[in-house]
Amino acid sequence: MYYIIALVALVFVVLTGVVISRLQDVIKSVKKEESADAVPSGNKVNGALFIVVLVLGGIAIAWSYMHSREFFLPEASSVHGRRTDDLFWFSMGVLTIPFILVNFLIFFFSWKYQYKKDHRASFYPDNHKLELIWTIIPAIVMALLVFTGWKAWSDITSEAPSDAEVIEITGKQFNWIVRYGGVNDNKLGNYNYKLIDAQNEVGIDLSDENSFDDFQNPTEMHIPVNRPVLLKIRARDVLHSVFIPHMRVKMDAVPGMPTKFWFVADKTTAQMQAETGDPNFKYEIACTEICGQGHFSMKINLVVDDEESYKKWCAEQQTFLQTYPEYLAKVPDNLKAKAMKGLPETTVAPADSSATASVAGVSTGTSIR
Ligand SMILES: [Cu+2]
Repeated sequence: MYYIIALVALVFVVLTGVVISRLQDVIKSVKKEESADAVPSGNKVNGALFIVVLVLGGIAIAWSYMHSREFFLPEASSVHGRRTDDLFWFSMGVLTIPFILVNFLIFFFSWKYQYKKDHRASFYPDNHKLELIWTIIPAIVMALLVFTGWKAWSDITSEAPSDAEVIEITGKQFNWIVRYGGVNDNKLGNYNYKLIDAQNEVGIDLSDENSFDDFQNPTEMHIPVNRPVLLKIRARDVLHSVFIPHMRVKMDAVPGMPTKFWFVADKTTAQMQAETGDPNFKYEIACTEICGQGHFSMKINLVVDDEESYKKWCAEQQTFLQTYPEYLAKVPDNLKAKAMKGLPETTVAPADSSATASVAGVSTGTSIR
C-alpha cells in the first residue's frame, strides 16, 4: 500500500516538474518575440491577400447569383405563393445587408490593422451602448420575421374555405391518381384501402352514394382559377410528395396518414401561355420524394381553367362507374337505382331482376332524400 502511494506521489512530482519546465519555455519565447524587431516577412502580402479575396469573392458571389437566376423557382401563380415569395425576399434582404457589411469589415480590417511597428491597438473591456444596439435591433428584426412568417404559415395551413373545390390526389409507385367529387354533388365518396384492386386504384367505397359520380384522371389535374382548391393527399404504398412549383404547393403523401393543402391559383394556363409566349406551356405536378426506381416519371400536368371551361371539362369526364359498370355489383341494392343514373342503357340492360326492382324504386329512393 505504502509502495503504491509513494509511486503515485513520485509520478505527481515528475508531472509537476514537466509542467514548470514547459511554462518556462513559453515565458522565454514570449520575451524573445518582444525583443525581436523583425516583422514577419509575409505580413504585408497576407494583408494584401485579404483585399484580393474580398474583391474577387464579392465578384464571384454576384456572378453566381446572376448566373443561377434561371434555376430559381418560377414566378408564383397562386395567392399564398406570392405571399411566401415576398417573405422569402424580405428575409433575404434583411440577411444580405449585414452579411455584406460584416464580411467587408472582416477582410478590410484584416488589411488595415495589419502589424505595424509602434502601432498599439486601442482596447476597451465593455461598451453598454454598443451592446444594447446590437442586441435590440436584431431582436426586433427577428421578432418581425418570426411573426410575419408564423402568420403566413398559420393562414396557409388553416382550414380550407367551405366553397373550396375538393380534389383527391393519391400517390402510388409510380403515378398520381386524381379523383374528383363529381359533377352532381362535388363530394368525394368514402374510400377504403381494402377495396383497392386493379381498376379501383384508390379503393372507392361504392356503398357511399357520394362516390357514384366520382371520376378519376391519371394524366392531368384540372382546377378552376381564382377559387380555393383543397387537395386531399394520400399515398398507397410508400412516401411520396406532391409538388406544384408554380403554385408553391408542397406536401408529403404519407401511407395511412391523409394530408391536405389548399390554395388559390390566380393565373390560368392560357394566361401563362400568353405571358411566357410559349404555346406549349404547362403547369406540372411532380413527386418530390425519392420513392423508388420510377420516381422520375411521377409527373402529371396541371391545367388551370377559367370557371366555364372547368365546368365544361368536368361534365365531359366519365365517372368511375361509367368506365367500369361491372362495379355496379358492389353498390348496395337500395342504392343501385341511384347509381345507375347517367349510365348508358347498354350497361344497365344486363341487370338482374333485383336491379330492375331497384330501378322501379327510383321514385321512392329519391323521395326519401
Ligand atoms: Cu417519387
